[in-house]
Amino acid sequence: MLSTPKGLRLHFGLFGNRNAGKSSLANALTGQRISIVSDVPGTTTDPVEKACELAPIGPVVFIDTAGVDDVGDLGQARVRRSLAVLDWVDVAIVVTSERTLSSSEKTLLAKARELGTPAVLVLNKTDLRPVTDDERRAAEAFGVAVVETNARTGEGIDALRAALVRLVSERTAPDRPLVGELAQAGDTVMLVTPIDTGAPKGRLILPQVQAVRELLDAGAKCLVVQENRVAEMLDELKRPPKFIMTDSQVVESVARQSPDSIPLTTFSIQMAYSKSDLEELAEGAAALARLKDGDRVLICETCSHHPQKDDIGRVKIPRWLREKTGKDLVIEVAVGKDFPEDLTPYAVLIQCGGCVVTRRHMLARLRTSKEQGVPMTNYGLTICYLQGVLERVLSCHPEALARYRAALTEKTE
Ligand SMILES: Nc1nc2c(ncn2[C@@H]2O[C@H](COP(=O)(O)OP(=O)(O)OP(=O)(O)O)[C@@H](O)[C@H]2O)c(=O)[nH]1
Ligand SMILES: [Mg+2]
Repeated sequence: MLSTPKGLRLHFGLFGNRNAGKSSLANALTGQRISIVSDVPGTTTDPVEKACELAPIGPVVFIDTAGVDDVGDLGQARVRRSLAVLDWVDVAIVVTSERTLSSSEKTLLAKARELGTPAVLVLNKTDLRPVTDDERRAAEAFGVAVVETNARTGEGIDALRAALVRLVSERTAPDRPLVGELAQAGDTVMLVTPIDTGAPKGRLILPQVQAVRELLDAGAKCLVVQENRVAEMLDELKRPPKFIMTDSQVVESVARQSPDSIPLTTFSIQMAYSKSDLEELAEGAAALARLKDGDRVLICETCSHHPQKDDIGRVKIPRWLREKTGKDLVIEVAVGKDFPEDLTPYAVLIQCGGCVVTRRHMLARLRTSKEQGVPMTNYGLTICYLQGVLERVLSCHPEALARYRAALTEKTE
């Protein structure tokens, strides 16, 4: 169970004022003591994540956060971090120990509604303050599911779980498939998966396995080769494959070995299609063509893996960007789930594939960059642009290609 990557789990955030009982509920929901509980307001200071199983949904993550009524400079910084989590969670659990909501609690519900995030309102501490019918009706008037709990004894926790399961089944959209929609029964598809030093021992990585599975589910025939066998494999086939899907790192070689008439895509582009908004990211890629001396570029690496020697985000992309554009760029790397608040100093943001985060998280980042008027693209599109094959690899996604071309001409006129 714990091997399920976080990017494939639904994320439930607990929000509310200090001392409302968020951490007590997080512990009760997960059945584990993940957060410290105390009657000192402001006990939880940073978001705390815990992966667990929520039947019948399966593997999920609960995130306990700091109170949104915290005060002072530090307190305000904590509030901003909690609200940043609300930006991308799949379900918001708003916890209150009051019976008349304060302005900070109302703001949470309003923000969830604005974001389209399904929410449940938990009226906690029922032992201290039993809920009257009028109070319950007033709570339901916010248009969200309402559950009463006593987090100390666990009373109402099953009802809360049931409410969460209901919200998920009714209100959250699953990720789009990675590649399954591009193939029909009987099609032949070629996958190119290099086995380099970074490849895990004895197996393929998750997106590769996922692609094979989806293609088989679609009734397609799937050929898996390394990059040095592409031309040879194509030669042996009586008919060309419907399309080729390759790892971005060898896209240039694969493009060279295959005629332009065979559509080509990359794992990274399909990942963006499945987990983000490929059209927006393709439009953002046009900003790469406009980079000039002194421009600042932000590389956003969502997972905090230990950087490898030739790390794609920290080493390769910066090197290729400088080489191919010939510009004197200031390239910075932001690691982790926190996004800088002010993006306006940057000419372009280059986001990683986001395999450790959810679709909602990726879309929240895109929304933030759009609000600030800063173009965002991703690693895969950037690599293809720098290798001169971006238009070819968007051939499976005509709308995204059109957005890229339009943005190129629009901004250079
Ligand atoms: N009587 C009663 N006490 C509760 C209940 N839920 C939580 N508490 C108590 O309320 C206090 C605060 O609980 P926490 O779970 O730490 O609250 P929190 O919202 O995480 O607080 P911060 O981390 O400070 O924002 C603790 O003393 C808990 O034991 C409840 O349902 N009934
Ligand atoms: Mg807490």
